Amino acid sequence: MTEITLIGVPLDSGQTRPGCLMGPDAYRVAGIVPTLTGLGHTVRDIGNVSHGPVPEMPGPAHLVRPGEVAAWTEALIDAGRSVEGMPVFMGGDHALALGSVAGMAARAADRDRPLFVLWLDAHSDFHTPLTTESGNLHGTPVAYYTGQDGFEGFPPLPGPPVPFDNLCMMGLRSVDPGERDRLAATDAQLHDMRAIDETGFAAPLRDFLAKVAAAGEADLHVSLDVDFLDPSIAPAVGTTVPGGATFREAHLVMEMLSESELVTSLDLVELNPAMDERSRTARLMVELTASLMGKRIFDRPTRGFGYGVGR
Ligand code: B3U
Ligand code: MN
Ligand code: MN
Repeated sequence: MTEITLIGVPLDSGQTRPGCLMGPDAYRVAGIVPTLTGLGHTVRDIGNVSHGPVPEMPGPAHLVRPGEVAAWTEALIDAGRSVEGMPVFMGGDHALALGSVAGMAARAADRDRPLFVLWLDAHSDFHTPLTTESGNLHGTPVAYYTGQDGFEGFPPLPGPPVPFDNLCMMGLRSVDPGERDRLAATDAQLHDMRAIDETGFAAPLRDFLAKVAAAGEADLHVSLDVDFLDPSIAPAVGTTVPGGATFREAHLVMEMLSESELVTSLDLVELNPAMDERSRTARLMVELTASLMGKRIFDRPTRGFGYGVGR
């Protein structure tokens, strides 16, 4: 059983639509604590974190609230780096992942372990402050934590950048021209929905998990953007993109992650409760978290099952 630390992150400065700051409370109302304790885990909800002073920022004038995002990044690196057990960052928009992933990379390095990242998202979020057209910094976390240029004024990465070889993206179906070529030139494992239509999620996910397992003692961070899911089942998100993961596909991904016993931290991001329908998206995200944390239809063999070496 796992010691889970819930970290509420009422951050909505990564984009312009109000609402994501209600995300942490929506997960609480949807029962995230009893759901996880009911699975036998120890759950500590540390409440919502806040950020320190907002710095003056250099950079293009069209950036949306860059000082706030920089201040949040600092706060989340601090909040995450020292957590024992498994942090769950309850967002908040995806700009929270500048801090959560950078903090997890530093925490992993503190323990002499590499960090792997599974990015479940319609978007690749690989803009930098210099390439983003929208100015929305929720489109930039991957560039930040992989150490790309253009983040002047943001906190320096507290640990090593995440190597592209350790990054797997699934669910992609909205990648801007400014991101595409730079990302395609990296070693990241990119599974767009065109590829998933052909192979399903299971085969590429099994390959990635085998790679993580083969690294021995390693951390694995999962970043789950609501828009990974198809809008028909998850309407409460500002940037819906048709053609996302179905209910069963999403649960399968979470169930396979659970069976791998490799996941060490999680982001739940982009939920906008003001756009939800009777909490259905919040409840689905909680149910997916439950599948990730061991909720099963029937028990299955776990360690080593299908993933090569276990840990
Ligand atoms: N790539 C676009 C759209 C976007 C990225 N992430 C989300 N939307 N959620 C941008 O604005 O950077
Ligand atoms: Mn995203
Ligand atoms: Mn997205």
